[in-house]
Amino acid sequence: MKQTIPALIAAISWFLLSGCTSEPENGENTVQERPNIIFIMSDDHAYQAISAYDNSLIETPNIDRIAEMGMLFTNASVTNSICAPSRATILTGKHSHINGKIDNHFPFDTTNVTFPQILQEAGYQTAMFGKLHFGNNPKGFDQFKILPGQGAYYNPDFITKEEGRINIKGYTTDIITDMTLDWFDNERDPEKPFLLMYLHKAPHRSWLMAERHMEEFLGKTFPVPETLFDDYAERPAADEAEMSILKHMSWAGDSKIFPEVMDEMNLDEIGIDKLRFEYATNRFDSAQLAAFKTAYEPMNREFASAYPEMNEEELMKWRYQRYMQDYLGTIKAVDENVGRLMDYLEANNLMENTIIVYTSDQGFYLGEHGWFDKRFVYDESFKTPLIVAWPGKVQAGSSSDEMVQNLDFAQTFLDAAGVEAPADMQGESLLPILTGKMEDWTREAVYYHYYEYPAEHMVNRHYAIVTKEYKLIHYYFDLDYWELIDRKKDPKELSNFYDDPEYAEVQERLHTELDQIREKYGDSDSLSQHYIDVFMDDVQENGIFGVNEQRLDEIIEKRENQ
Ligand code: SGN
Ligand code: CA
Repeated sequence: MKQTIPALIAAISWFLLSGCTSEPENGENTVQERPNIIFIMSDDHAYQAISAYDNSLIETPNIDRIAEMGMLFTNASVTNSICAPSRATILTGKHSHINGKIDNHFPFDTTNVTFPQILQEAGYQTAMFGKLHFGNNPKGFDQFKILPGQGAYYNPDFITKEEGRINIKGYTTDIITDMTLDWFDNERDPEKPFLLMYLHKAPHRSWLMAERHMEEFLGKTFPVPETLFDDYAERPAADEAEMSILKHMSWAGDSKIFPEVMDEMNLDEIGIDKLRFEYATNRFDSAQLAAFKTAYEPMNREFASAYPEMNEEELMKWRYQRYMQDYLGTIKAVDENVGRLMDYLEANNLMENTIIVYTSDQGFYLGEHGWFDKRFVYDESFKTPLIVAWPGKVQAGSSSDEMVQNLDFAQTFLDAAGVEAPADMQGESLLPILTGKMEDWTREAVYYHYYEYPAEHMVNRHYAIVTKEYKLIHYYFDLDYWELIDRKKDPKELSNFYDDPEYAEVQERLHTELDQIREKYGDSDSLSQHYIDVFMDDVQENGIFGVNEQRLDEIIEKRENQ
């Protein structure tokens, strides 16, 4: 057979791009097979703590392997920066105001249709291991072992599909991986494509690292972020939030100051803080507790002697370092375990037709604006890490700054599996971006809406439109004001340009676009009010966790008098 040179080049390019490197024994073409999907998600993993994004804090060589094989998204975001709502958006492909899971408090409405249910019906084998945090069990899974609620770092309980509630000794990040690899070895059906959701609890508060990392991480010092001492000028919601590393972290649970040392130092005047130590460490067995005490004792002693001479700035910096040591220590184990999974996939020829996603349920503040936690639409918590590999389909080592969201996963996976997505899903398949067909990708803005307020950390309710250049944000509840952020000129997000005459035109345009995007996604002031009414009824009945009662009364009064 004679072929022209251009035809040969075309054939070779197709061969390389399609990943069709071998013909399986049964003669079927692997390219036609539906891909496996491995969805790896950590809890509260900031992109600043993945070396493929930024290596100033930690090296994550195994997560970086996924980036080397695939695409790194630098502008991926969530629709509502908090745990369970993010997971609900991922599973349903719908915004919080549509799927109803607006905050961590109310349980997920299981009448929602989720993409795993659809994939299961389409013949996928489905499994979930790790943290879900829904208040109920996942639907559409052939197998699941999930942590109850937030789960524990040590000796965790799991709610399982087949054995009820079980307890397993060890470190949770390792255990979730053991379960996953065990599923591959003993339950995986090679006749079917699979969806695996591998979901870490780490690096969620209160940041307990594995024993094997304590000595190394307690000896580390990290660069201090530029905005550690933000004064929140022009941003009243930021000013009112309670997530300062200096003021709102607990000495015992977060900074790991031993209760007896707190007593010596008179650190806990009201006596609540010490309980946090118990809360953080009560799962340890006696050997684990002894190892923890041995590792953290020198730090406690040094702090007790330095503290009387420390000014506020020094104390803030000390608390930041303490925070980073523990937070990043927990990530070290996540990275090692992602490495175990990647090695397994390589050794068992499972890479070839598998989509591997690494993401987090949202981003996190690592000292930016003086904060820990998330919730705000400012970049560190609005954006989330997203890395996608799919050998032969996604170009190795590529990146994209498109405005993609956790809203898009459901339709992306259904598209990849060749299954039609329900018409009421609100995301968009990312396949055009992943496979280089940018003419099919037109999105220029995304929508954000955060609800959990009044609540722990006191971040006012807000909604926003975000483009590559700007954010227009409306804070409401007891506050009622707008912020306009210029993402290019002010990437640290320290200034509010709302009502600045220089931005008049931009502001007007963004208002129009915000109205349009709210209409497109079906959000409105009356829906916001509905969710406030539901919340108020619940507060009347059940009170509220993490908010001082007097403050709650003040907020409600301020809101009523608006
Ligand atoms: C806990 C944490 C908070 C955190 C929420 C939500 N407090 O309540 O700091 O914001 O979880 O996190 S703790 O003292 O109990 O650790 S989320 O990731 O589940 O949304
Ligand atoms: Ca989270």
